[in-house]
Amino acid sequence: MWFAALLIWKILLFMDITKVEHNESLVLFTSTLIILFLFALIHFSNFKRKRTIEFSLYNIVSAFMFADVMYYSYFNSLPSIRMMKQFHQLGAVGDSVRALLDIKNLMFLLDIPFHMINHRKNPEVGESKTYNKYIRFGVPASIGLILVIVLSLLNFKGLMEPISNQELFTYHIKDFKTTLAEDEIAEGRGIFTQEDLEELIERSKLKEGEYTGIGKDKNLIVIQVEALQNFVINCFYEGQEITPNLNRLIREKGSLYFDNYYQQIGRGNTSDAEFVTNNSLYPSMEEPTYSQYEGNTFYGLPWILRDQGYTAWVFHGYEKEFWNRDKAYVNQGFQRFISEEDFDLIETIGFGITDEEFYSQSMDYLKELDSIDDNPFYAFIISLTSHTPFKMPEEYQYLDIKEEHEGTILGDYLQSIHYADKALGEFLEDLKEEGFYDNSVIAFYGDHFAITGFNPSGVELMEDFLNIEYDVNEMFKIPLIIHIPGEEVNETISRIGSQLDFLPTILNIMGYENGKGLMFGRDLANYEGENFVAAQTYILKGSYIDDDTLFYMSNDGLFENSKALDRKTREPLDVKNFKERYENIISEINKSDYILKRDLIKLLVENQGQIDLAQLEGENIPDDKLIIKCYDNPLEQLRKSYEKGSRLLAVELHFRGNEEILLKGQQDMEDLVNWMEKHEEAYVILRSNEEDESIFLKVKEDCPTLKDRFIVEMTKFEQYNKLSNKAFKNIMLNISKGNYSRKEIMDFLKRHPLAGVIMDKKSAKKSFIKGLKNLNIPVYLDGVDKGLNTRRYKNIDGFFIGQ
Ligand code: GP9
Ligand code: MN
Repeated sequence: MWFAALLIWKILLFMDITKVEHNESLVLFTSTLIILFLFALIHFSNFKRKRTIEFSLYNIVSAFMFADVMYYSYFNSLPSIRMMKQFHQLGAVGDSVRALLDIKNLMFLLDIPFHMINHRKNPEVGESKTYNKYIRFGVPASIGLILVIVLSLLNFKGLMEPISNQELFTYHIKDFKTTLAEDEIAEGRGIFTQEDLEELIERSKLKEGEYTGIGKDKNLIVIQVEALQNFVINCFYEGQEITPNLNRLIREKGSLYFDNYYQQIGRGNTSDAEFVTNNSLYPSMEEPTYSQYEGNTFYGLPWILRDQGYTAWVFHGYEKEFWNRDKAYVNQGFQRFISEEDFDLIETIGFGITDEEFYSQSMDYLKELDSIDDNPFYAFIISLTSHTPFKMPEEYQYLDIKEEHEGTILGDYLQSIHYADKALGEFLEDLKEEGFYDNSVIAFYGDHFAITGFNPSGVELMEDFLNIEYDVNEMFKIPLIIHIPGEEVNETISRIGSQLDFLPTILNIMGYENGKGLMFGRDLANYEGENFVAAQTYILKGSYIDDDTLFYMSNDGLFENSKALDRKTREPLDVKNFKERYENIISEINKSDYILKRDLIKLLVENQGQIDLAQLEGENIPDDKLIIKCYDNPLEQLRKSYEKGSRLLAVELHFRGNEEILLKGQQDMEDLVNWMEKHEEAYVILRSNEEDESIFLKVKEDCPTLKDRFIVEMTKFEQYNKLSNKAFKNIMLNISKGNYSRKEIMDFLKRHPLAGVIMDKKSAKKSFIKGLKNLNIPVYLDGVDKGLNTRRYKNIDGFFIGQ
């Protein structure tokens, strides 16, 4: 059992690195029990090579922990198996991975060779000791029993969710289960209303104001600079200017500098920065957006400008397949992708072609692009050299770095970004020389941070250098500079914003309307409301930065455990005051997700912005407040209740054998289907006591045309993913069948607004119903067997239920 003890020690280290802060003892206890159980099973068994099996298990668990902490050190969250699809890209970021290999992370693997050697020396030790049968079964069974009791208690107390968000084994089991269920995820279903659509259409309209149209009819050149953080702007290192060219540009007439501008990326890093910037939609948090939504229709910057006669090309010096760019760019609207294969790689650093070569060779392509017609062009240019780990060859290190910073990430980054700035300066000169400068609007911004604020050594270096707190507020901040040659303006705009806001901001300057798409961002030159940055990588969904507050959603997913800090003083604040904004942010992200999942832009574009969501979703669920159970003789009861005016009817389903579905009352599913086809106003609630959701999924498969008139009843939160993923859009939660507290139910519904909540008379309490109504979630009353007229039940507990 040595291995078990060692693993428990590693669990402590794991918890430390992954910053488990809530329910620590329960997390530790759960991991310990699981480890003891697994090892007891092997140790007390009659297996022949017990030590070898124990060792293998030890290695597997250690490897998992190692992979998790590596991922955590970079992304500040645990990995999902969905991300395995991206593993092939690891090779390309090999250097960055090496940078994460600090000793703490390596501890998970370092001892393994010693055990191997030890085992070789004493091959027989511990391999085949036997125990009598009481011990053999008794010990693992007792631990197993305790484990089952503990897990059930956690479940009962509603603690399963917070524990499994942090605990090694339950996290991976949960992740695995959700991944299996997620061929077609649709978290956002039911959370996007017609009013939301109207509001977004309105939000996306061009509103005349400051700087509107000053770039009209000019070319647009947008340069996304790899790992350009804001702190280097106007910053001197030992008297040396780090980014002299960008600084000069900021000072020039015609320049707008946004100094409170943030990254907004998802799983796709650089490529998500591109996506968000061009589309003003939130990136996916499941996979890189370019992969997950490669086939969607978009209507972002390239398309909008194309509709104004522009030609849109994109330039990047790395392999065209990386981040699935070559495929995704087509629907993004780029007409040509100038990628690595189009360049002569005479000079390379790190990933590939140097920025200087890249810009200088791009000039010929720009000329080609310009010569296509008399209309202006849009060139979207993505730089490369200043990529982590920022190692520049000696001859490109132009700054004098103090000894204490020599070879540190800060020292290396300064050299690298100084070089990137130099290359940009030369590019600007070339643009002038070639005659592009005066008739182009030129924008620069960084894709994401360079130096992580989640690693103590990085933070120390940065805090020392900058003399301010180095947390996400500084780490996520990137500069945005928009230069409109020939204009008199010069302004530093400090309105808070992110890459999400680029599209509306640049459209205002260019003076073009986004006539077909939807944008979540705001025009930073004119928006007067309170803007925010809703980052989701490195910090959890729901976290945000706004003018006054840094809000960190808790790792265990519970709002009460989240943290709010005054953005200026870093004083802790009472989180309760931030609930509304937090909820608003979740809802914004969910809406954007919905748009991506339903490919809504496609429908908007095809229908000139005129879509009726209700129609899209099928008809609305009837307004009955009462659900009529049709159990004993379902068809007869359906008929009678329908005649009496009920339109919301419930049947119970079960399997006969593996394939055939029966209604409670022994009637065939087929009869129900025939009946529903003849009674188009009827909505039928499907319930089942079967172990899992497969019976509902089968109904959906068998009767695709009726699926939107079926309402699936869920009783446990875990069922949601599977049901919604399989495209049931009408899902209701029956709260009288579960053991959730009201608070848990409300929290769940805020994240996953459903088509309704079903309750029996007992749970129909006034305040609760009021809360649900505030969420706009209809409430339905259950528990009536006979086909009674619904009108009699309009008032429940003195309170009108329903919407
Ligand atoms: C390579 C580059 C990758 O194409 O864009 O940058 P990353 O996403 O690793 O920051
Ligand atoms: Mn990048």
